[in-house]
Amino acid sequence: MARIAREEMKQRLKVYFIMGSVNCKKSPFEVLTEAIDGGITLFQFREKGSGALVGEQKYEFAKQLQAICQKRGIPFIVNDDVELALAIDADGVHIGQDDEDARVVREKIGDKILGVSAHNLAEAQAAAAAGADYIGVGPIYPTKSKADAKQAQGPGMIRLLRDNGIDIPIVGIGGITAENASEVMNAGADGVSVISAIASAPSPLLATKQLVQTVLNNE
Ligand code: 3NM
Repeated sequence: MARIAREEMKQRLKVYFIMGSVNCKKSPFEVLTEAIDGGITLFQFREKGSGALVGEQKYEFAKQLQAICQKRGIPFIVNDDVELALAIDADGVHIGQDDEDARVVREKIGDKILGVSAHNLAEAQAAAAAGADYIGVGPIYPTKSKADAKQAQGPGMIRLLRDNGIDIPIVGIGGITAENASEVMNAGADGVSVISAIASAPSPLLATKQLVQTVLNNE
């Protein structure tokens, strides 16, 4: 298997849904299925926060969500947990700045997709040099889904990265909804990643469809 091509990565980032059990108001399996029905292009398993599953339960939960994604052709990315990603042969890993060094993770995962969170130009440059396939830039808007999130930077941070030569695929994250997604795309993002806009919506299916529509209208 070769590394994912840049153009394919950009297409996959368009509507990137991130979720763990604590983010869902109803069955996570239903939420994920509705999100896929609605048109998400990529999924990240992020089992974090108070009440999150650990150990064997986390592993089994990951396997069940991965099976749903596999059946529908949606790549399955694991947040932070490189060992879990390798154990279940996930399609990729997403790491933050406080996790293991991106170069070390790239060594461990071979050609699997590597995403890295970046908050400024220096972090974006370092992630690209370390072999990231994409960077997640945020928080763009205030978020309630990440306890230790930094201050919101607005879509201008994505524009700043593009203006300074960052050309690897970028996905915006943090407080993104169907109402503000076009600003993120217009700033130079290839896509948007969301937790609550889909996971906490009364209808994850309708919420996803609205996001997909907005993103496609702003390509
Ligand atoms: N990472 P919501 S913000 C997981 O800034 C995550 O790196 C962020 O959730 C970052 O779509 C965030 O509900 C939470 O705001 C995104």
